[in-house]
Order: sequence, then C-alpha cells, then structure tokens
Amino acid sequence: MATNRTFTMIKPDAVKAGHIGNILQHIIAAGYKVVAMKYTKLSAEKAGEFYAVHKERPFYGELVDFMSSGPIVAAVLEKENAVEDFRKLIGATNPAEAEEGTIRAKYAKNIGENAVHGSDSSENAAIEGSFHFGGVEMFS
Ligand code: 3AN
Repeated sequence: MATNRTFTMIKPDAVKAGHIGNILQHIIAAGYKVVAMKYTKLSAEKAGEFYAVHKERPFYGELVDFMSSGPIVAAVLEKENAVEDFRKLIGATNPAEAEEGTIRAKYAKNIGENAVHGSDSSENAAIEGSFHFGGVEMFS
C-alpha cells in the first residue's frame, strides 16, 4: 500500500490566508482519500528535524522559521500513483513556474512560502507520515 500513499502539509502561509478548505477540496476532487489528518503546529525543533535533508541549503533557517510560524494541516493521502500525481497537482516549487490550475499557482505566495508540501518519493512519504502520525491515527 505504501506506493499508493503520499504525505502533505498545508503550510502556514496558506492556513493564514484562509485556503484550507479550498486546498482540501482540490485534493479530494483529484481522487485522494484522507488516511490521516491533523491541524497542528511544528516547533522550530520539529520543523528543523522534518527538513533536515535541507540543512546545508542557504534557505534552511528561513524554511524552519516559516514552517514553525503558525499552524499547518498535515495529512496522509491515498490514491493510485499518489506521489507522482500529487506533485503534478501542486505544481512546481516556485509558484511563478507552476502550471496554471495547480495548487501552488492558485494559492502560493513565493518559492519559500509555497502553500503545500508533497512528498518526493513513496519512501519519504512513509517516513514523513510516521513523523506526524502513529499507526492508530491512520485509517485506510
Ligand atoms: P518541494 O517542496 O517542491 O519538494 P524542495 O524539497 O526543493 O521543494 O524544498 C523544500 C522546501 O524548501 C520548499 N517547499 C520551499 O518551502 C523551500 N525552498 C525550496 N527552495 C527554496 C528557495 N530557493 N528559497 C527559499 N525556500 C526554498
């Protein structure tokens, strides 16, 4: 089943701007089933841990500050070809380059505050899902 799951976060910029409902509607309309979901806030420490792969990148500090700046919605989603299709649904990292109609084109502010996260592989989806949810919080 792992290959049919991805992990997402609606980031603090999109939550603050009131886009939770519209983004969830977009995701559900694309055929995703919610396996787990929570409204939560990352501490700076937890955000740093989540984005540890980017530790050496120049934007790491900014990214950690931003991701711990306000509440987020974290979710595990299920659909055939979940990871790849979700990356298409959200669009490019930089919303200025995101295809029209994608979530980032519609709701993201800039490359740093880009509205949503989507896992880049099934392996990372499983790691990221377990970071936020215990097994008893997932319902397939
Ligand atoms: P994606 O989220 O599309 O997989 P990654 O994994 O390259 O993109 O980057 C993770 C996060 O780091 C992005 N979602 C974005 O918030 C932030 N980020 C990436 N590139 C930059 C950048 N050049 N400047 C500021 N923040 C960035």
